Amino acid sequence: MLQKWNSNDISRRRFLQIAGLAGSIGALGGARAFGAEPSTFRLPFANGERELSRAFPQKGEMILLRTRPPLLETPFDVFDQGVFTPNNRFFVRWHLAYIPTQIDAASFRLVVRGKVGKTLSLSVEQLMKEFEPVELAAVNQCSGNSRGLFNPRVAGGQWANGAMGCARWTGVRLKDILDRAGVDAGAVQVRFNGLDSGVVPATPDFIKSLDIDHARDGEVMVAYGMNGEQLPLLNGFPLRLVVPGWYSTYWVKMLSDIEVLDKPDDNFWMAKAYLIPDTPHANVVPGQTGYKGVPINRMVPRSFFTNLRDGDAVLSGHAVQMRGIAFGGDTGVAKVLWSNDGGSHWKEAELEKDYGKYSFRRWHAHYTPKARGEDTLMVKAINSNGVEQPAAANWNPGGFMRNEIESVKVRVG
Ligand SMILES: Nc1nc2c(c(=O)[nH]1)N[C@H]1C(S)=C(S)[C@@H](COP(=O)(O)O)O[C@H]1N2
Ligand SMILES: [Mo]
Repeated sequence: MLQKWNSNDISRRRFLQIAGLAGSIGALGGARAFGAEPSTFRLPFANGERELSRAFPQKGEMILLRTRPPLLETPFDVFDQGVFTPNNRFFVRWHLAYIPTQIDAASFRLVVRGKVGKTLSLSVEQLMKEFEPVELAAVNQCSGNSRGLFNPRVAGGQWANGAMGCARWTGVRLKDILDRAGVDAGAVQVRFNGLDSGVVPATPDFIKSLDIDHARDGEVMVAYGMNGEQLPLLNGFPLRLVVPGWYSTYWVKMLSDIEVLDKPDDNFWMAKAYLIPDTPHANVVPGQTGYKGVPINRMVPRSFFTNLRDGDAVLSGHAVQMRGIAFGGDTGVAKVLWSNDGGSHWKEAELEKDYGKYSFRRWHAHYTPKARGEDTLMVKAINSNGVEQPAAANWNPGGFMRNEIESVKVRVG
């Protein structure tokens, strides 16, 4: 699925700019810090009142969940505007409070070390010049996207559905970097670390690992470009890992250190955090204990209406356009189906241009409401492995992997 990137598209200089940002992230306090009357926004669950903020560098209007470290959600109407999520509206999630606010791309180095033949220290310019550039459209989705909709509620970032986005990522195959370093025969996993850290030394550094075969699959990428531009600082400037089809907890930002390990990584973020129940669909009953936990991994299919919301008014006897986005999770979208009779009958929506199996895929369809009152419209995606969205939501204490069939209720007048 990797395409060759045409380096004429983007000038190298544009990527190598220094991300010098006015102000510091830590000092920002949302719109209130600037004395502006904050506008608010309501996410569709209890305590869902949020500030809409324009206070973050390189970001347009975002739903503010937390300032430090930043949690910024993409307002859902952005997804109606195109298949790729603009960089300045792309969601932001950090775990640790210390994030560099200025990075000099010229002196930045990516170190590759551990169980390798030779340690590497690579500049961004070297990555761009000495390795084959590749480009891939892929969805970056937080493991806890839609967590705020869990019932019963669970702790963690209370996202609605906007902790996801799709971008064209440009960079270098991780495999090519590992090949240059020369991986030792006993290598088991590869561990990734970024420039962020906790404020107190006791905070476990945010590091994530992939199995060696996955790291060398030729799809996992070290990206320096996002939608034809350098990465916004908050999305990981100057380099981030892209792990197509996997939840974005593995997509380590401000990636500065790659370590090849000869035993499985047992650090906090692999062994304790981001574990899902080892059950079908990571589903357990609230209160259930004694199940095995495994690191979260592949994504599952989802689909959404982007032009219709609960409460929208439509006219009986008139065709209603429905459109939205879908993605297959760890593979492409095979079908998007919609229903206006509670899921008894499903009809196929028209799929729009295919940007590759890890991308959002836009869909559209139309229907004509028959009678006044309320109609419930449903949409579901089936991926090319035959996996489809479930009718009922899964539940687990981490609030992970929600992908139940979405519905909207429209008023027919
Ligand atoms: N260095 C670093 N990388 C990170 C994280 C982090 O806290 N630090 N969070 C991960 C998680 S959980 C998510 S959801 C994504 C968010 O990517 P984004 O902020 O570009 O949308 O970054 C991932 N990479
Ligand atoms: Mo996440």
